[in-house]
Amino acid sequence: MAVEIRKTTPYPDQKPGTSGLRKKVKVFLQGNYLENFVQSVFDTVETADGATLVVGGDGRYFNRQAIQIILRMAAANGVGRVLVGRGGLLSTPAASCVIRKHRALGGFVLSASHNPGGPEEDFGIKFNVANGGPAPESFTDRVYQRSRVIDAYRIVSAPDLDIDTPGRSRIGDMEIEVIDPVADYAELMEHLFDFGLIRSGFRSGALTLRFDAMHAVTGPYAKRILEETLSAAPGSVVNAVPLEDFGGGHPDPNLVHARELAAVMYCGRPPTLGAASDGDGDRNMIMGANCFVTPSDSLAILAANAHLVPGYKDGLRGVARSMPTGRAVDRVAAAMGIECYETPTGWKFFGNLLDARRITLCGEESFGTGSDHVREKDGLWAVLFWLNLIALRKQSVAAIVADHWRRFGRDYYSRHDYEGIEVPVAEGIMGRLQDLLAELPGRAFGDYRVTLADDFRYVDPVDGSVSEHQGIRIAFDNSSRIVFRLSGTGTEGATLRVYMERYERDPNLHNLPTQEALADLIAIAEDLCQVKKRTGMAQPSVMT
Ligand code: VG1
Ligand code: CO
Repeated sequence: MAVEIRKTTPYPDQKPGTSGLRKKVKVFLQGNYLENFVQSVFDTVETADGATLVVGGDGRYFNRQAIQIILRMAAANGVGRVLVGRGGLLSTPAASCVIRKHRALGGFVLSASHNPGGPEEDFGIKFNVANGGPAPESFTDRVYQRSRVIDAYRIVSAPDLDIDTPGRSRIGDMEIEVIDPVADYAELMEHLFDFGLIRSGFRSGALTLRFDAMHAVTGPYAKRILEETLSAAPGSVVNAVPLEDFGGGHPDPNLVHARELAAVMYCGRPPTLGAASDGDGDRNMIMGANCFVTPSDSLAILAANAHLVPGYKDGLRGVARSMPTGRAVDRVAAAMGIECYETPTGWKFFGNLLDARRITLCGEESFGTGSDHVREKDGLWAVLFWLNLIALRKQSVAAIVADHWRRFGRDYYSRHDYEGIEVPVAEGIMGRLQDLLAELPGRAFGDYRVTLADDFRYVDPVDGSVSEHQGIRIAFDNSSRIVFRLSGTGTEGATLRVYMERYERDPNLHNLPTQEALADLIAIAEDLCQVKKRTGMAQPSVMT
């Protein structure tokens, strides 16, 4: 096997964002664009000769071609064995599971997650390290530095490999094993949840489900686990075949993009549980009959009930949430007497806390929930968790949620996204907020008095690493809060995210429409950031 060392020139824009490098497909199709990034990773990771690498993606356009390139580069960079998901598929949580189980040095996950796919849309690549989690910033920074000076990459010439038939083959000294993408993951789920109980719920008809895989990677996982193993009625999983363009939609599980599911859950005779997941299967949306559970509430409810579920019967060591995530879980942690950590946005920040066994559950407001079972958020895991709870408590989703609010109070929560803002305008908005920080403490907006205004800075409690500028936080004396930050996953212009929450203890006030309950904060947020005024947008692009 002859390793070719091919000359290349650097690209200036290969800095990974919140979750890997995401760009338009067209950008990835530029000469050596993918090769440069992959080589920068190989140059950064310590590839012990003979080590195992995991490769798979969400099946979007360019997934297959990218895998062929990565395989030939892996062979040229001393990798001993590659595990590839059949058809090039591996959901993000399954990739994490496979890396951990097979003690791989890491893996490439090919996905732009919830961003649309197709020749005109987005592609993405992310490297996960040996713990199965997204590489920490210290690693991605080194990859980026490398990508700015890279002048050659290593590759071998080999014909395209068959990645659709399970089994083993070789490129030179490197072995390639095409694995069932579902098997390892399904086995892990069976250890965490009471499959017998869920199965009898489905068989008796007490439990019914609609799971919308949004034409993305979770389809095969959901079919196998929910319908085949757990006996959910055939057809419970819809849009189950992964498509290169996700059928033209955004594979983003929220009330806007999963409106087909929302329609089913809000009319006629809805099933007990409605759920959806995103492009790469790490997000989840949970709905009940005529009811939507905010991800921040879902995290809190799972935490409060975890001890009822086999995988967490010994209780939780601690919990964590990303900074803009609603603080419902903080109340649960306080009641349980366990630690609750606040991290920057992005799953990579949970890795150290999980590895150090300081936390068991964690989550983000962006429809991400997970635990120490892998090192990624996990969409189907959250769905199984809810199914287990419903089967056990024999209550509807709405009743479980109402019960939770009665116990802990309700944190009304909403995120408003303003997409496609011109970058200088977005920078102007953030700049203005920065300038206001010093004068805000003590200032009153109607009944809301500012108690804290800062630019969130995170010191990792495990390794002491510092991450600056993780979002503007403004807290008020009535337990309300507004957070502003720019998205780090978009591929066009800038997206401003405005997060608002307000705590309500009074059970008589737990059923207001969310946007109404947050009306004062929405007005204060605009007063502070002037996004509508500066962009001319009358409304947010998406409200979740
Ligand atoms: C968004 C979410 C963040 C999430 C990230 C990756 O990032 O807000 O919570 O971790 O996407 O999720 P940003 O920077 O655009 O706000 V996924 O499912 O796209 O891997
Ligand atoms: Co995702």
